[in-house]
Amino acid sequence: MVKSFEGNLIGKNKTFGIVVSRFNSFITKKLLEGAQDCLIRHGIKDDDIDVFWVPGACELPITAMRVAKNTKHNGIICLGAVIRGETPHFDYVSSESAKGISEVGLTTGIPTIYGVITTDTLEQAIDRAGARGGNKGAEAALAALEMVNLFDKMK
Ligand code: INI
Repeated sequence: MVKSFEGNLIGKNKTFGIVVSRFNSFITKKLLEGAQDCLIRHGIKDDDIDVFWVPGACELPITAMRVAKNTKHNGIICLGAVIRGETPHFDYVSSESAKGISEVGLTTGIPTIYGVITTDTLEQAIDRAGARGGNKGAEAALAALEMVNLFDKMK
C-alpha cells in the first residue's frame, strides 16, 4: 500500500523564529503582521514566536543560520522585500538571499521558509503584503507550519 505523508497546520507546542528585514520596512512590517497573525490563529502561543530584525535581505541567511543552530525553534520564517525599481543590484540581493536561505534549511534540516517579496515596483510589493495579492508573510507562515508538521510525521 502506498504511504502518503502530509503536514497539517497545527501549531500547538511549536516554536518559530521569524527573521525580518528592516529594508523596505513599510512592506516587511506587513509581512511580519501576516506571519504572526497566521501562526497565532493556528495555535502558537505569543511566547513561542521570536522575531529577529536585520538590516536587509542579505542578512537574512546568516541570521537564520544562527537561529537554526540554537535549535530552540521548530521552524524559521525569513521575511524581506526586494524591489527592482529601487535598486541597481536587485538581482544580486534577491538571488543571494534566496540561495542563502535555502542553504540554511539544507544544512541544518530545520524548515527555513523563504518569505521574501521580489517585485518590479512598490505597488506590486504592496499587493503582496496584504492587499490584492494576499500576504506573503502569512503564506510563508503556513508553509512553515506544514513543513514542521510533515517532518514530525516523518520521524
Ligand atoms: N535589502 C533589501 O532587503 N531589499 C532591497 O531592496 C535592498 N536594496 O534595494 O538594495 C536591500 N539592500 C540591502 C542589503 O540587503 C544589505 O542589507 C546591505 O547591502 C548590507 O549588507
